[in-house]
Amino acid sequence: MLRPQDGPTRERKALDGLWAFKLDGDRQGRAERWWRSPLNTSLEMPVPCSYNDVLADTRIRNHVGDVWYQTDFWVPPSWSGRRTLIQFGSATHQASVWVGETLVAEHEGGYLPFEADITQLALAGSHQRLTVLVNNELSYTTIPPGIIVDTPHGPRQRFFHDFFNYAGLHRSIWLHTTPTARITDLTVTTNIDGRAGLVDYEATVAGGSESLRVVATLRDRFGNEAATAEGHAAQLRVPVAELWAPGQGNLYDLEVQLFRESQLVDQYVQSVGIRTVEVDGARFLINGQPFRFLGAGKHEDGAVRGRAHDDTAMVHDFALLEWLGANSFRTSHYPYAEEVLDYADRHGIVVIDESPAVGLNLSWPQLTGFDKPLATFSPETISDTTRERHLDAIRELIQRDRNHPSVVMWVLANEPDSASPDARSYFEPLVAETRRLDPTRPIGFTNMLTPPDRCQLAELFDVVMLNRYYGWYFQSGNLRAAEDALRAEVAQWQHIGRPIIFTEFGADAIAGLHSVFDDVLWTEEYQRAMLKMYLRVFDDTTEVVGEHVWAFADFATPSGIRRVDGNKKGIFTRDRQPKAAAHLLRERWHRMSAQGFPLDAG
Ligand code: BDP
Repeated sequence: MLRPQDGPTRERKALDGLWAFKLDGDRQGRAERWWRSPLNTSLEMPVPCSYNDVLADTRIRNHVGDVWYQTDFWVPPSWSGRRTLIQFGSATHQASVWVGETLVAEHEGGYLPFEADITQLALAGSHQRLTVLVNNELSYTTIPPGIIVDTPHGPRQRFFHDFFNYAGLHRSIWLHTTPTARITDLTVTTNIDGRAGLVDYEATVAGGSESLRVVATLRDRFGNEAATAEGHAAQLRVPVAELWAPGQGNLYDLEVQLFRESQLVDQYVQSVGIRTVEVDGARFLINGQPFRFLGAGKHEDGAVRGRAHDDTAMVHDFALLEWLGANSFRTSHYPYAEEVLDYADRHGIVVIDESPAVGLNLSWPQLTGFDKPLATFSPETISDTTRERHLDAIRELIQRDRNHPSVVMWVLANEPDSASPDARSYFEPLVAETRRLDPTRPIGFTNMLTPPDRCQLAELFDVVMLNRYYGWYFQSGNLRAAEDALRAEVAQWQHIGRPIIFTEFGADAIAGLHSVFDDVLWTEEYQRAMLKMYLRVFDDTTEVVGEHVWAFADFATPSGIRRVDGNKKGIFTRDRQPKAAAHLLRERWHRMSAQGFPLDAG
């Protein structure tokens, strides 16, 4: 599946805007076939947006189950004789889509795109009704997992991660067209040979019985031809390449054209960054140079819009990363809108791309809310069926993001139960499939609370990724004891001989809460002091090649006694004002960059 784009042979139009919206707690809509007529509702919902916080209604905010969206669209007469498709950036977490009275798509998984070919239904020059059923339920067979508890007051959703379960149509929806004979897929990998850049592409083609010719032209940023080749798969060589590198979003355009004799029948343009990524011992190399990850774990999260993609918020977040002197971030805990990766590509920001598999750990009652530890991996909990969904998510993630130069790593799961004796057999097939689909990028999982002697998974992965909270959830308020514990654990990981990235370390701080005492939890001073302690330990450890603070900004969680109006570990508030910790990191990261970090670090 390729992204919709405009060009000589393709066209797209966004269906974003206000759609009719209706809650359906009793699943009446499925039985009564609500797609057959205009939705009986006066509610309107913006698309893209999470539906939870837009209307001042607790029932909508906490809704568990089905909701319905409806709009209509016009198929331009000029689309006659071409294929017409509809592509959803995401629907969280399950969706069914009808055009008129016909079911055209069903999709599971809330953070990746899907599409349907609606050529036979949406005739050129016709008006069509589009109905979408979105369901937000999480179970042991969804990624991420959860359970639904029936209560006398209706179902309640529980899950094993802390961020709010925002739902709805979070990303743009595109009506688009392609020719019948068309490019259906394109994979690009790059390499460096001295000063030359090598670009290998592989295009798949469908819909043309006779022989169609593929011509690929790589253009530099001025539009000049840098290299050209023919064939479904070939290598392009740029004798003197402008490499994509951290801080340098140098891109080329790969123009892939499909010809029937001399007639152009399709064209697809893919931006390409020439770079290499590799792990060498305990070093993480980009273009052969040691790279140190400076940045944060983020969330797609904002007031009112929830998890929806928003260009204004995105550009502002990137501006704040630059203000911080950060060079990277992690898409915790799910794949972000693809626009975010495009931006990172263009601006040379390095991305750790995470699958939506968060909360695969039932061994900690404090986190699950169960009264005892449960076996994480079992036929009744995280099972083979869950693993199939997990594999689907990984496949869709790699399919969508593999051509982005900014993406340098895949994270297969956040904080799975890596101490479980069953963890290995669960993860081995996932690791094998990831490596088969993308042999070019290192892989990892983020490790919670499992030192190397108990971790069943570390050796399957290329990079050690640690989420640690010494000084917050443990040794709370006691930074000396926390530092001892952190140093002791880091010393164990050093022996593994792999790069270590701290993918999370952080303390909650309520912006504006202060103390002259250095052990007062929730104050800006304590957050700053705790981060400072971690940074001191990192500086003493050559194997630590990354520091991603948790979190970039405060974010919404379900209401509960552990969280005050959300998770406050942000170094920015939810409305993006800096806390004291942001200034600390800003000073450090700019200083490191001025000293030649990250590229010249040895
Ligand atoms: C980590 C999770 C992250 C949480 C964080 C916390 O990976 O999603 O927000 O803990 O508790 O374990 O703040």
